[in-house]
Amino acid sequence: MKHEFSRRDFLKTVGMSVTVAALPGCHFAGRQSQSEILPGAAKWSIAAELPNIVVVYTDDLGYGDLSIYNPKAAYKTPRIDQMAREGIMFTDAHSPSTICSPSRYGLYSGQQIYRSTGRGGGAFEGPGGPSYLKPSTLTIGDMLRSKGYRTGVFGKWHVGLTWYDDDGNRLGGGFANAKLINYEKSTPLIDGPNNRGFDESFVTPNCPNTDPLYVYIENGMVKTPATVVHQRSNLPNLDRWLWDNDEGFMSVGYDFENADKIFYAKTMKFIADHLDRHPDKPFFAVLSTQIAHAPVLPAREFWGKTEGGPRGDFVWELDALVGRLLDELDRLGIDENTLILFSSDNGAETVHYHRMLREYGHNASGRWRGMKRDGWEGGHRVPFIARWPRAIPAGQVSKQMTNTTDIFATLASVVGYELKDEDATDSFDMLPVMLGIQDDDDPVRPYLLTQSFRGEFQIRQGEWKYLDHMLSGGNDYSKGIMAQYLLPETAPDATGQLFNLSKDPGETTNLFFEESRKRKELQELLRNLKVSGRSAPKARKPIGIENIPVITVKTKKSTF
Ligand SMILES: [Ca+2]
Repeated sequence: MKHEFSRRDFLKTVGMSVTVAALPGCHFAGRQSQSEILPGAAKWSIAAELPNIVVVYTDDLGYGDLSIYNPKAAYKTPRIDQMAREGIMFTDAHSPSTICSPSRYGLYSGQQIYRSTGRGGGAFEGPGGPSYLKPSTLTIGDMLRSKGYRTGVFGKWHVGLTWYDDDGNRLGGGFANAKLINYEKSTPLIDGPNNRGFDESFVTPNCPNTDPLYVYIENGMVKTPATVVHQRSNLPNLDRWLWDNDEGFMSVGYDFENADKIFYAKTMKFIADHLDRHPDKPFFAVLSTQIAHAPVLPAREFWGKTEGGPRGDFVWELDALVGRLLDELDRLGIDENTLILFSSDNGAETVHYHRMLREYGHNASGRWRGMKRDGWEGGHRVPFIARWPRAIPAGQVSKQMTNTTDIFATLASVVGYELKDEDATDSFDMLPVMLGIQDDDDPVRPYLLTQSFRGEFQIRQGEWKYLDHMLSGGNDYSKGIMAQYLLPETAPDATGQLFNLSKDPGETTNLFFEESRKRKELQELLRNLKVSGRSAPKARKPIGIENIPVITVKTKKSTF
């Protein structure tokens, strides 16, 4: 949706370019009447109060898994849909990777995983580590803390942790190594969230219900070490949806069934305590859910809530928790000036995609080809929603191309943090789009990188997409349930895949040879972006809170 208040008007009004720092002595003071500032734009004013920020980071939630993205979904997600309608939803948003751990590195660092590992990166299991986030890497938590935020992360962490055995040797991944952990030597953890920009944390090392090690880590400490072996038979197997719940070491009392209710409660406690103890500061909270990662294990209060079976109920639980979060922020009186961002770390799991399609007619990837792990769109095109009643106009749907890595520079722009060139090197500022001042015909991103399960690259440039590999880059489509989703190879002699997503959104016709000029251009661009160490522009300048127009959305509040 185009807002009547254009980008040009905005830039003219605030006397700056989004690529040029705000001028000192900016003439807008906190609460001038709007008509004094912007004739004809009576609902705008300017204020300089930093927003609270909440990121709801979901797991394996496909593009088609929310009813606002997929009207044909087998169930509804009314609260998330409402949140999207009250803010902006992006229809061309992407996870940095098509699996968990490297995508999460992208959220926290604003960079593609190969900036850390030199290539791709697997998903951690057992005591796998060390962290993909290196000590020298500026994290999103570091950045916001430097601007006065208190920061917390709650739920799945999964970017790797360092654990030691009795002899002080660092343990590798794998389930067997979990029993070798010496907790006294390992904790407080040296590379957990509290060492990577978060003041408070309550996390699991890996997928909360999928991969041992099954322990809770609170502020770098493990209260209850993993001393017993989890048995799958102890959990409900709703219509055989418990698939991918691995047996391995767990702590006594570890609660699989209520994982996200626990993470939600920890998030809300952090927020409530923050308002009580640090009312002068803004907060930044990440609620990192296990929904909709396998196994499908909704909390009991959500069983049977939808027509979409156990997985429908599972996503319904996510919707309910987001609804509770919104209601609670409202009750606490901080709804208007809290920026909520919602996204997913990759597309839908293969077995989930297959069963939802077969049994419920629900396409978890929406209309896109592929699923989790694949370089095709279904692997990395994900929901992305932003809601901030005070500043983001409601009802926007944006076709701007964006990546989860962009959250970093976007938040830097909100808080006025000037990123150094070596920070968040794959992060573009999407704030002008969210504010409704940069239209879809003026793209923020000239290109976008993603990486599939095998670390292989995909690059977008407008409607063009080049996959620097043949086949999916992830799943093996030659056998099992995947075989039925294999499409004919239209350019079998090619070494990569070129698609025009405008004409061919299903990525069916490989134009590798027919459009060889475009293909070579994208191959060279990809090479250059890899070698240069960055895809984001240099000398990025934040907009800054003092330059963000404020929308007066409700009359019931009189706090400003
Ligand atoms: Ca995931």
